[in-house]
Amino acid sequence: MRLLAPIGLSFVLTACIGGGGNDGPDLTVDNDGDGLTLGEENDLGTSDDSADTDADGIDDGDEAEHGTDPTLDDTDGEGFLDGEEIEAGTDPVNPFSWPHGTGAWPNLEGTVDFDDSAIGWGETVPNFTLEDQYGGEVELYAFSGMVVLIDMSAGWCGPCRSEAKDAQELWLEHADDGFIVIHAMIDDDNGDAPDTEWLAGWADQYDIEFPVGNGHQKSDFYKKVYKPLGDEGIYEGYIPYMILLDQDMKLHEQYIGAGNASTISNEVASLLGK
Ligand SMILES: [Ca+2]
Ligand SMILES: [Ca+2]
Ligand SMILES: [Ca+2]
Ligand SMILES: [Ca+2]
Repeated sequence: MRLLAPIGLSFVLTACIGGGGNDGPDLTVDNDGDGLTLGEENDLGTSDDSADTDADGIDDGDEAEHGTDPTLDDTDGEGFLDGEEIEAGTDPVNPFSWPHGTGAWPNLEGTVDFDDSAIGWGETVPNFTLEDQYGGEVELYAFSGMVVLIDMSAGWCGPCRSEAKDAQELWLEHADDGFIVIHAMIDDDNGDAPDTEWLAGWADQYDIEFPVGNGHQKSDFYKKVYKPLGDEGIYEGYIPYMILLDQDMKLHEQYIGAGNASTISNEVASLLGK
């Protein structure tokens, strides 16, 4: 038994010397199999213990090829994960490019400073929420920094339907440069408040992937925008009626009736500096 102590001590000493404590860790190994060596992970600030440090669905070693940040799950900050964007084929480093048709909207609120909201030419349009075609809610200022076209339409209005046929195409033409269309439906086919099913039907019928919301009399939109536009003498009561907001959510232009798609497209391009 007395021999055990010296042998044990000798083993510990051997282990310490053999472990090379003064040489530091081996920086050339890839412990987590993400294609990066420990040295590279240290430089990037990623974990050598996790292949996907920020848990966004893209391995640390693959983030560089997408131009995304391996320590940030949503590099462009619009609310969709880097991996989600790659899978959907949208640009993970462009906040204006995001997966459409998922029921989730980008959230860029907070990227623009707004002054006091009022209705008037050159004034910042008040923030409002709309019940959307997915049964959720969409908020105007979530699209901060984008050019916004708000189309006030109704189910009973033939020209509104004709306008809706061009709307998705108009949107996609400028979407990735920072443009969004919102259909605020004042009535359904019978003059009632459009419910989720009706809104979804409208969106389906015209292949629309931008927000389609309930803008009926009791809605937030009606109270904050539709009625004040009339009170200020800007809106004269015809639909389809469209207002164009610039990137600071200021009331920029209006369009009455259908058939204005190319005029609107040109103005959007101009605001976007295209
Ligand atoms: Ca890693
Ligand atoms: Ca990642
Ligand atoms: Ca990332
Ligand atoms: Ca994006």
